[in-house]
Amino acid sequence: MKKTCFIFDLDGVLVDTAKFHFIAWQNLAKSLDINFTEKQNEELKGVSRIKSLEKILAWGNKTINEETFQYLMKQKNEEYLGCVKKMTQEDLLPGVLPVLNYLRKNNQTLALGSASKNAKTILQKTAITSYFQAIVDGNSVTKAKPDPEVFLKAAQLLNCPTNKCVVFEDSVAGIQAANTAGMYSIGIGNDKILKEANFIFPSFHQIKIPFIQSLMD
Ligand code: B16
Ligand code: MG
Repeated sequence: MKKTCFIFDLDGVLVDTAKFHFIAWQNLAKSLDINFTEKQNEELKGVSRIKSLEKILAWGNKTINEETFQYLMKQKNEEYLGCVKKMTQEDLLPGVLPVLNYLRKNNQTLALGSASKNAKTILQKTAITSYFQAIVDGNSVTKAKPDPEVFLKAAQLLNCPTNKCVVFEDSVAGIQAANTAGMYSIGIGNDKILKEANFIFPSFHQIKIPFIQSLMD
């Protein structure tokens, strides 16, 4: 019997980098005279960098040329990385490290499945790179969630059948991607928003070891 593979989204599951994205997007929006709220930032969770800027411009009714678009994306990322640079293991969300340690101790197979092009830097800063046998991020996929590509690639790298994969996700698009991939989806966040998930926890902190154990073969 093939054993379970555990696939983790990054932002909103293992770390809270949404607050850093918010600072950087808000400054960018301000420079374009666009009002950008925390509620709108919620809608950018799990969304790629390009799509995020397109959405902000649409909200502000602004059009810019390709050169400016590229320049703004670069500027936003530099500011975001300024925040990421200061991250340490302390920035892992509560409850994450005990679960990762438990899975490692029990020889489980883990992968990262994130839309972020900065995923490897964040794993390094939080000192958890070595927990993952495969890393699939924004640099290795062509289609964004809800397309299942990111999770299917992770399963392929781990040589794991999709029906043996468990995905931890905080975004609706990510839950849809996991479901389309034929994987077991665990939502982290609001149960009204993540209602399509197979199982939902309000935060990672609520996930207890017996539950993790129940997912293992
Ligand atoms: P970057 P996840 C996503 O990470 C974030 O939720 C989303 O807000 C961000 O725009 C996206 O990564 C791209 O990030 O600019 O670093 O490439 O939730 O898929 O881990
Ligand atoms: Mg996420």
